[in-house]
Amino acid sequence: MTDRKVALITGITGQDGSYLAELLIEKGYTVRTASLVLIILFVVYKNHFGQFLTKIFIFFSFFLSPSLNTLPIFHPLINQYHYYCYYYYEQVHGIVRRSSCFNTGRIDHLYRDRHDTGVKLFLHYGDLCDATNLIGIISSVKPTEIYNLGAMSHVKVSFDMPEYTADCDGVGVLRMLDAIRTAGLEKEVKFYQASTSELYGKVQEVPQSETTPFYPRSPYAVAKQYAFWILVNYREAYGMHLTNGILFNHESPRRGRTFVTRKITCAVARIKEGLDKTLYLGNLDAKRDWGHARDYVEGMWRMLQEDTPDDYVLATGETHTVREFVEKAFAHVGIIIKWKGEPGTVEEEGVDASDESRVLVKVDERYFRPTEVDLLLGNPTKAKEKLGWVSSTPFDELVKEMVLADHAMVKGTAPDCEKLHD
Ligand code: NAP
Ligand code: F7E
Repeated sequence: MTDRKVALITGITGQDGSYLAELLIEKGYTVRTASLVLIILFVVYKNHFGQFLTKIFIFFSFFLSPSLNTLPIFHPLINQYHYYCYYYYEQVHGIVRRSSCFNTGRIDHLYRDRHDTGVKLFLHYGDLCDATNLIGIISSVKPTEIYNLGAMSHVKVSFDMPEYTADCDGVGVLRMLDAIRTAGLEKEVKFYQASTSELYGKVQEVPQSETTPFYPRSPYAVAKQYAFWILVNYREAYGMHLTNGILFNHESPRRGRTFVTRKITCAVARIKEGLDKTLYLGNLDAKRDWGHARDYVEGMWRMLQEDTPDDYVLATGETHTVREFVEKAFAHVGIIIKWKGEPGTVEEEGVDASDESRVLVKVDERYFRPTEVDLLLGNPTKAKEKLGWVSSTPFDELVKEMVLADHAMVKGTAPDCEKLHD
């Protein structure tokens, strides 16, 4: 393994990808440049420098480097000679899918044109279903850390698109691993795989830990199970640094709007502002262990800082029903929900307790799944003990942050990151 730090993120345009890119840039996986004096010395004497001296130069300039690169006055010089500093350029690269409209709303605040100076983030077109493309990107970027977050990540949609889900979420991981080997980087790269609590499906024990047997309940979970095991197999077969993060649900204001938490918080904001009347949901009694995505990407990063690869559960250790999430979300805009009708049936509805004629929540069986995961509750003890990681956002705070963000977005006082660019 090398000291050079270059990260490659698949799925960088998604919820987790955007938080992770922020985190890595913050942690200094950014372009670093030498002090001006050392750059000048190097430029003047570069023809006399052999390989060895170049390395010494790089070591000392990195070591001594004050943050001159943050001063715009030095940017033209640094930019002109950046290739001399390549070895300690520390970068974040991301793979984005080609789309007819912009799909980079979640990372726009991080992205700058690569012709600018001080660029921190580099994007490449690619797809987990295209092996040649992945080999090309990995061979040219030569990452030291890969975070494989790309996936068709919606459980309900995976029942409609099982074949594509298997290709992207299952075989896509195999393509990534083989691309690393084809590029000859199997001893250089640390690889994180976005595994999931959906693997536990019809749970075999409560709470679920790294040793709980899997029982996947959707095409999504079955594809992720293939991914989990191919990763373990390559780890054992080729001694690669490959780690599965078995992450329980994690949410945020950047969550896709068809996942239940964000669907609820968007609807609450729109109902509060009089833009919608009713929220239609499926199974209100499903229980999930919901944390905040910002905390979970820190856990991913910690896993790849370990010398030895392993598999870890990240979870809060608390579980809540969808129903509870609905009640708390409405409470944040001053609405108390009263449930009426037979619980667990399509007859059940949630009304405004102060005006029972207002039906705010209805059950629509279109949102039921052919096979459901009823209860998820994680045991994050191993991550706490080995990585020092804990989930630090309480459930109430998570719900509040999401409702406030959506309310601000609906009122137009905060931007909508998914809105198409003009
Ligand atoms: P997300 O918001 O749905 O993001 C998925 C990302 O994958 C997007 O950037 C998407 O690109 C990209 N993608 C989809 N298909 C692709 C393909 N064929 N090739 C390359 N990229 C592709 O998901 P997330 O919540 O950030 O989750 C990140 C990862 O963690 C996923 O693998 C998910 O399955 C897994 N996971 C999530 C949770 C959770 O609670 N959030 C829990 C456990 C595991 P577009 O933007 O172009 O669609
Ligand atoms: O559903 C129920 C639904 O779609 C949560 C993904 O990130 O986490 C996520 O998968 C629960 C389920 O997430 C609606 O039946 C009720 O029981 O928000 P969700 P998920 O299926 O748990 C795991 C860990 C991942 O790995 C996945 O990538 O809520 N539910 N009514 C509903 N769900 C949705 N989406 N929409 C409803 O109207």
